[in-house]
Amino acid sequence: MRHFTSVADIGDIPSAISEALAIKSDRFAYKHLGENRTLLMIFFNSSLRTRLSTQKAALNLGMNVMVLDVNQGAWKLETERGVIMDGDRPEHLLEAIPVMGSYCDVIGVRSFARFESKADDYSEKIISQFIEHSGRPVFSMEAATRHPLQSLADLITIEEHKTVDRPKVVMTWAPHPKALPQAVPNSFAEWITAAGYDLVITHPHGYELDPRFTAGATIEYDQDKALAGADFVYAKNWSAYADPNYGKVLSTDRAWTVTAEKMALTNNAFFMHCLPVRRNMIVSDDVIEGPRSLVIPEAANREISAQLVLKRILQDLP
Ligand code: AN0
Ligand code: CP
Repeated sequence: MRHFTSVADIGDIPSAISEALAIKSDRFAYKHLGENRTLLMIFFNSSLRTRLSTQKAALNLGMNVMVLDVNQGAWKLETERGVIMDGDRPEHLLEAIPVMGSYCDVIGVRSFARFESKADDYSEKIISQFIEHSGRPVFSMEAATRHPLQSLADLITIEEHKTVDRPKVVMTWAPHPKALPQAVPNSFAEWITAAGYDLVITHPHGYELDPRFTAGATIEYDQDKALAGADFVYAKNWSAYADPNYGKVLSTDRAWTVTAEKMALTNNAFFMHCLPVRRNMIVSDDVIEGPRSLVIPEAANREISAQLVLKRILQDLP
């Protein structure tokens, strides 16, 4: 593997899952693979899980790790070409990227949708420039339109807990006070359908996702109907994708919060969320603390998804 930004980069999904489970049962089997190799993780946005799980995965593989929070301690970066740089950004991304590439062997980038331009976000303007100008393999730690390390961890978690071959997986929108990217739901939809599962997506009108990600899924606007018979309930907030409301919060209706009453409609479903989660907005305390909540093992599997991706990148380094 050279770069990792979407499900297309993982190849055969069943092989990826079995490789992930093998890694999980022996995390240190490849601890020499990363010897004298350096991972640089670059964060344009906050992170708890991605930051820790990806470092841990790299350490399991014997790598050295450097972490840069671009907004804390580095020069503010200009990202537009052609700008007269007389403002508050002393450095351009076009110098910063090859410089960063010169200090490492592999680069992870977190760069959320900025909601300034839908075209920029959906063309993955930032991570694409890392791929183009760093000279290194680049993997997404959540870019503007996708969060593939999360989706891979989600898929591993579903594989570990499913009791039927083809479980009913339901992704439900849930309320949140601030505008969030579509990356997590886009990616989840893309990975779950690629894995061959039946996916039902439920959300209020106006929250339709980009159909390039949801092709093959069923859209059901009635949340109760969607939840009926579900084996897995994957909750997530996202902001509107469709114009003219791109990046806007259209509803904070707490009738969409995942509560015990909602979970009672399901087939004793497991509850999933990528975290961080706002309790009693997205999900009630009792559901997230309950015996069917998978949020902690799901987050723990982020170490495994990151390790699978790093292992494959290391194995293919020139
Ligand atoms: C981010 C998002 O929704 O994309 C990161 C999730 C992993 N969430 C927040 O900013 C709260
Ligand atoms: N799920 C996830 O990516 O969490 P962080 O934003 O804390 O990394």
